[in-house]
Amino acid sequence: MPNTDNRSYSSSSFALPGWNQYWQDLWITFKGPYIPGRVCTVHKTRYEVIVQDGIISVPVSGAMRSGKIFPVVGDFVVILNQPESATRIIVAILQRKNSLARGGAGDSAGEQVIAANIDTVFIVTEPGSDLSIPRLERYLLITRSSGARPVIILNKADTSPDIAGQVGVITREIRDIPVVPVSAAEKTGLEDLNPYLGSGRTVVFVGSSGVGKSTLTNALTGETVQETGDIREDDGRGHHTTTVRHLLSLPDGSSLIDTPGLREIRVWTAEESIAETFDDILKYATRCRFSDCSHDGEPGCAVRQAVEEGVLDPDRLARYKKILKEVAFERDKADIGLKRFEKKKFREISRFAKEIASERKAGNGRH
Ligand SMILES: Nc1nc2c(ncn2[C@@H]2O[C@H](COP(=O)(O)OP(=O)(O)OP(=O)(O)O)[C@@H](O)[C@H]2O)c(=O)[nH]1
Ligand SMILES: [Mg+2]
Ligand SMILES: [Zn+2]
Repeated sequence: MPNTDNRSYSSSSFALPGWNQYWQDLWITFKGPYIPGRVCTVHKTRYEVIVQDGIISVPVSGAMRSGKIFPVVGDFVVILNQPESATRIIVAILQRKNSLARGGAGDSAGEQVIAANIDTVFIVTEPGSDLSIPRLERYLLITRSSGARPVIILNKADTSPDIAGQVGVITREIRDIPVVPVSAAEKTGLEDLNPYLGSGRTVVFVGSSGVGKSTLTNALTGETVQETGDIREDDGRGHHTTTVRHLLSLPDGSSLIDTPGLREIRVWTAEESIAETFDDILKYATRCRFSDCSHDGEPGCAVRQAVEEGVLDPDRLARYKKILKEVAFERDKADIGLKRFEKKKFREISRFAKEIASERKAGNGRH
């Protein structure tokens, strides 16, 4: 039976995965019959939560439900614990350090949020048909919006005759991000993930269905904790083996979150991360003659010039434009839903691009 005396949690030896002084300081404000926990799985109405003496299954309070405040995997929660009335309910979420969201917003609870309180996002791909620079860029955008550190894992290294060449291609296209080739099946290269693991750290695996996220999870935990499976090709879209997100703790004190493959990643409200991911294009854009240049053939366009001079890959420019268009579209959609009558607030793509460019100018000077 869980201890109801909350003073017992003020000890620094308290072993909730990922718990540290930051959480301890937030926890201090909860006086009474409360215990802390970390959400490891979310079901429809119940939450599996790691507490000091094991894993318990609990609902959220009525107040949280009516306020639409729902925990996600990785959240630290406050559980009202009254053994005398057999009551155990989640009553609050400790303020998230960060969160990874499929839309890149990452600011509120709910559907969009994949996981919370993450140090590193392992973006998993494989040398076969999944390997796609635009896809990696999208994952990178949502990771950067979260504030967690992105690392690309090129799994199934055993299936490629030229894995070093493929690492090279990714590194060239997506700069400044570590690319780690591994084989989860043959358990090779896994030691290169150690710098991101370790006591108190939380990592999450994201990537398409079938790239081996669960196989990697099993390889790192050293036991079969997650089901893995072959991709069923009959509907052409593959079959998702993992259907819910799971947080598992490793003996070394790190936490791994395995997630189901995402079908699509929509990017929106990720302006900052777009600027970071396409910083080269933004740099050229600051030299365009018109500050709202859409790089579609306007005179004095430094971006077009960079393409003509061969220093900017036209495909990269096309991907950038596509993402901008998508962001503007998603924004408009959200605006239509939220403020139907405030049409004036809709932003044009060019205006949005201009905003980013001028922010960069302000931040970087005029070079
Ligand atoms: N050859 C090879 N096969 C692998 C490797 N890692 C995983 N696989 C195989 O790839 C298939 C899919 O692996 P999973 O781990 O289930 O993939 P997943 O990313 O968890 O997929 P979802 O849960 O559907 O998102 C399985 O048949 C695995 O055995 C690897 O390193 N090499
Ligand atoms: Mg899986
Ligand atoms: Zn231009």
